[in-house]
Amino acid sequence: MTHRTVSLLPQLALGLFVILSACSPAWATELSPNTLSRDSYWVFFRDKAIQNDAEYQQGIAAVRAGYSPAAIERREMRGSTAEVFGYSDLPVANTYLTSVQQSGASINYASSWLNAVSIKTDASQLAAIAALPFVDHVQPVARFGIPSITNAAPATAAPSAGQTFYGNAEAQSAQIGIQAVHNLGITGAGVTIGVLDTGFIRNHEAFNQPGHVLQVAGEYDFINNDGNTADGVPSGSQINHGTYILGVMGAYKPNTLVGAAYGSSFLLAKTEVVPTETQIEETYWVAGLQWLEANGADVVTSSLGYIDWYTQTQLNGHIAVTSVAAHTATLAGLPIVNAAGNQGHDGNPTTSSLIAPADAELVITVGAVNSAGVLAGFSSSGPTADGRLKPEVLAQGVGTATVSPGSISGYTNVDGTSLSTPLVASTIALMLDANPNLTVPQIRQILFSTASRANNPDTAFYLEGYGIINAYQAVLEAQELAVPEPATIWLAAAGMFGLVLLARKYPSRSAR
Ligand SMILES: [Ca+2]
Ligand SMILES: [Ca+2]
Ligand SMILES: [Ca+2]
Repeated sequence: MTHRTVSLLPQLALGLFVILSACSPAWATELSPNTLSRDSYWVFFRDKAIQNDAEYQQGIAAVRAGYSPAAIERREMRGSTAEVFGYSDLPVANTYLTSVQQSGASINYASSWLNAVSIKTDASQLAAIAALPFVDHVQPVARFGIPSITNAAPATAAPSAGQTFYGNAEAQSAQIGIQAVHNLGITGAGVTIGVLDTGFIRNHEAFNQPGHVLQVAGEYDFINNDGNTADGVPSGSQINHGTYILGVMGAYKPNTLVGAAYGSSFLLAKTEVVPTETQIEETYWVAGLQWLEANGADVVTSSLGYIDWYTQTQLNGHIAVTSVAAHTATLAGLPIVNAAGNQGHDGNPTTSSLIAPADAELVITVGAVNSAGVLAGFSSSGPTADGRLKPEVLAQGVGTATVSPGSISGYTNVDGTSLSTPLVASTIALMLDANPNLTVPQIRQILFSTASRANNPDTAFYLEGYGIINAYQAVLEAQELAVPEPATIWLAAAGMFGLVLLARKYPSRSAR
């Protein structure tokens, strides 16, 4: 594959400027106690006020200029839309934003994909805004949170004798065939994993091994509007959850803890406020996702979700704004993995306990099993409100081994669909290392068809989907789908028959 040199820091600033430049400087003014009577709402617009084709083309060119080369390459290779950049990428019309601001509302964030702006306003201002001719509708911004159960065991010292190369991560890796993939020389190298979470401290020994320091391609703190995701703001425990997730994927301390995609690099977005579930967090999530997409993430993992304001009947993939934004990102060739939730389940197939954006159509939704492959009691069940199968896959989310954020040499085990999710994201990184041309639908098809219940997906109770993933078989299938090297094409061209066969095997992507 093409092993890209990821050097995004200068572009991060540019990308962020482009994304946020449509917003007022009010970005960082949330949560102030004197604005309690003002709530956050999304204002959706009818259109983008584009008058003619010249304006459209100019807008597309400006959007493209704000994208990293890696992000453009990913869209070209893996996107599902007719054009690499399209109408949904155009920014929200500035004239509309100005009118909304003139009503007295303060602007949190404008999302091109949603064609909506998150604002803070009071009831009378909101009524005036809703009556503006270019406003389609308004809806409250949802509160956001971490799936509720994340039992973390006390940190223990590093294990020593008797451990395999994977150390504490042996069981969770062996269950899905990670070692066999690594033995092929595939470790996720050249692949960038985007993470939406609470914060990420990287002083742990497993992120700083001589010769193998964790690669961070970029980071942004959307809560505090700064470039440091490792601080404990707003609370000391802020960094724990995200650091657990990062450890599952990127740790590298042989014989102690080796992550499932230790060769990958990471783009880190801090979007989740730990001490409180606040409305603005849904906005941060959308902003973080658009930032990850524009800055070249190849896969996004999110162990966050929301249900308090939405009801299960609304989880049809088209109502929760995180689900709508996630769907747009998947069409742009960005696979997204989300935790199913830790809301528990019953034996009734007509009741669900999902969290948004786990309901989005192309998002890969992950439940949790223990190391013996038994479904965790806390793992949320589907289906979506419109009857689609969710969760779709499973990995170990009980006693999952990772780093302990509180100590540079401590290790711990954590429960939650939060923890099974990065194992699936890691597997997608390995698949993309093996074959960078995979589209989101191809990734889904391969993951599902190689999982433990591929032949009898759980459409009876919507607990287990296609079952426990098999990273090794998935990577082999990904390799099989790989676009032939030019030499292979040349050989095939020597015989028309061979060329026809290749054309049949790679109908949609081989020309790219
Ligand atoms: Ca910060
Ligand atoms: Ca929260
Ligand atoms: Ca149920």
